[in-house]
Amino acid sequence: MTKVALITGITGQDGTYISKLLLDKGYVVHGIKRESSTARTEDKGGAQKNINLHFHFCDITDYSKLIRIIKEVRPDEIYNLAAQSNVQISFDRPEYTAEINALGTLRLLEAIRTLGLEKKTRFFQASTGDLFGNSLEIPQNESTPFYPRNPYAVSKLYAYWIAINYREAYDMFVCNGILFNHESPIRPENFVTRKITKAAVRIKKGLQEKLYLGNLNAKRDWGFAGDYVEAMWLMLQQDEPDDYVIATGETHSVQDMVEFAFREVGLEIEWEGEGLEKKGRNAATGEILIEVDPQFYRPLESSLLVGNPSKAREKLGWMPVVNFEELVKMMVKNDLKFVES
Ligand code: NAP
Ligand code: G4F
Repeated sequence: MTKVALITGITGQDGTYISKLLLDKGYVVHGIKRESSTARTEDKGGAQKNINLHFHFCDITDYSKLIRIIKEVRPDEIYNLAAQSNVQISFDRPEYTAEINALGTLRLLEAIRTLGLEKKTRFFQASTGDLFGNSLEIPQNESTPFYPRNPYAVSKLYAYWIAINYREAYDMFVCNGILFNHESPIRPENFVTRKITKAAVRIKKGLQEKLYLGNLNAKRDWGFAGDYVEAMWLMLQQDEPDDYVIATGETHSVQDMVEFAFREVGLEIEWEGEGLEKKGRNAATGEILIEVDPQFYRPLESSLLVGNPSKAREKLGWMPVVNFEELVKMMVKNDLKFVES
């Protein structure tokens, strides 16, 4: 029997990767897309030409339209990836962030229940390693207490628990993937990895003079989005629903990320100064290429985020394939090919 999946957030980074993965596995894929979306889905691997791929215009705030779509599609699996996913923006728009991330998740779960699809439709919730925020436990696993440090993570905390609540109250097949940072060549530039790889390439090509960043000491556990969507799918294929940390188990600072990316374009960086005065120079010429700009600092920072993916390895047989160095190379290579302005 052909399986049917519904993806919210199909125009985003993970939506793009998982739609390809599911289409390759023979699924019929339905995606929810906002009318206002600037993402050009027709460019994503020629996906729109695929007769097994269907788009539905809807906003995750529109409960009655969500009900109609789910009633029509009757999905075997829903991947809830739609989110206001940018932490910096969440400080500026906390209420909007909660509306999309927290209540959006509730609306989908309630739609499944209202339509009597509790036993048919399996549900994946994109939770985040940022739930651990200020955790003192390193690395973080499924039983590490949460301590969210920004409105985005707080909104995702509600979504995490409402997902578990529906699993327990209505015996629904609902899984939380507690996803640590995952990146790719299609990561938008308002996330630090892509900001860095694109700037390294633009500086190398003489299109940009300097890169301005915020907290260079922040550390993250960065993996490849293509590996992480595989874990999402695996969670929904198990006999029992459960929650899993998906991470590489390695952590790097933003400063490391800069060094790796600039090295990929042939530029060695030497650092001087501390805090706001820290600067990165081209080791060959002495030219300052990286400076700190306080506008990119956050009112609060999540501390050391690094996940322990042992449970996913043991129960799902999942392991990340692409390591940090390969990820940076992949992103820089893509930017070298396409960045022209
Ligand atoms: P992303 O690139 O920011 O994609 C977000 C998607 O949500 C886009 O398709 C966006 O559509 C859609 N969306 C936003 N607001 C919406 C609304 N009101 N109604 C309907 N759709 C809406 O995010 P991602 O990196 O792919 O992440 C996927 C999910 O995993 C998110 O829930 C994120 O919070 C979570 N997550 C990501 C990471 C990571 O490192 N990437 C880590 C942990 C958790 P438009 O194209 O219209 O903007
Ligand atoms: O790339 P970022 O904006 O990602 P962040 O905040 O870790 O959030 C991402 O990962 C979460 C999982 O842990 C997801 F849930 C979330 O949806 C999103 O995908 O920032 C990474 C780090 C931060 O510590 C930030 O302070 O980089 C630091 N940083 C330093 N300079 C910067 C900059 N971040 C951005 N975006 N821009 C800068 O100029």
